[in-house]
Amino acid sequence: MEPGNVILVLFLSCVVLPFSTSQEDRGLCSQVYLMHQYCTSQQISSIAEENFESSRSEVRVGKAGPPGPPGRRGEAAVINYTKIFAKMEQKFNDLQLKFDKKSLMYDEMVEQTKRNQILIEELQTNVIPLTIVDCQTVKPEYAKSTDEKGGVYDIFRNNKRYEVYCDLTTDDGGWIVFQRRQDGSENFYRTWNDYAGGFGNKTGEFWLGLDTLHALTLGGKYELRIDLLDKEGNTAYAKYSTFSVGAISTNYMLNVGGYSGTAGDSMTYHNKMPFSTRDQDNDKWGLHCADFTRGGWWFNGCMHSHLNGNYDGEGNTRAGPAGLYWAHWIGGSSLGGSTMMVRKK
Ligand SMILES: [Ca+2]
Repeated sequence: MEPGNVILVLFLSCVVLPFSTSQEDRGLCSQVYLMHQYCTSQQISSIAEENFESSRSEVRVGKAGPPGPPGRRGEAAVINYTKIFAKMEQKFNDLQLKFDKKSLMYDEMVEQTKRNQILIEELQTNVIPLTIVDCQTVKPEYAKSTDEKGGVYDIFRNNKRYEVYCDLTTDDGGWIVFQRRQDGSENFYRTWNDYAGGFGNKTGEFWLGLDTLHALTLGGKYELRIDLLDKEGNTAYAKYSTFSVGAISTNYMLNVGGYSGTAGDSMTYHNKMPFSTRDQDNDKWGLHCADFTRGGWWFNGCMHSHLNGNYDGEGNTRAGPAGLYWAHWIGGSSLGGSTMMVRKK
């Protein structure tokens, strides 16, 4: 039997013994009782210490835990540093993982920003130009070619693209040029289809085309400006506050009015006239004005103006002096150049 158990048996014997025991027996029992008390206190102290150790190891770093059981006097509390270091290491690893995760997210954000930048550039290159509907809203960065007066641009109407030359200088700019003569390099004695679809070079001599002219002057208020140049270098202009060209069903009928300028009014005579070409006679003359004057125009019967005539008009056409003709300025001789352009009011 272990010493503790021996003491317990003795102690129980003392408790159950009748009070009639001798003085000597009572003295022995008193000693057993004291020994039992000592053993019990030792046991409680050991259990408390174990609990203290285990509870210390559960305490989280940096946080105040519950007060532990009192240690024995003169003895330092035992701290489980291994467990604390393990916990700290775990924490550190967790933080490292979180940091790595955040770094990945940051890298993804940088990548996304780059992708967005590309999308914005594509938008600026491909989509924003679609909103440009005339020469008043074009931006130099969208020019296909430029010169001292303006440049060639794409403009859009009803989801359709039109390549035009924009005069950004004359009379505050914003003009869509639809006719230019300057050196006789282009042939203007052309068919109905040619005048409908357009021809020539937009940086040189050209005719934009009646279909385009109709589309661009449809459903809005437009003004017309005509700049003239004689063969000596003198200039004059005619401006009309009303201008539009009808659909093919009207034979591209001219609607013009409200003259101002320095060249004199040689267009109003042609107001409400259909277009005529070498292969389509819509004029009011018994013969064929377009064929007679070597060019397409809104002939009446026949003309006060004809800027699509033969560049070397004098002597080279059956109309004799017709050429590039503007009756109210220098009607007697062919001009050296002309520009016709339209702008939204
Ligand atoms: Ca006729």
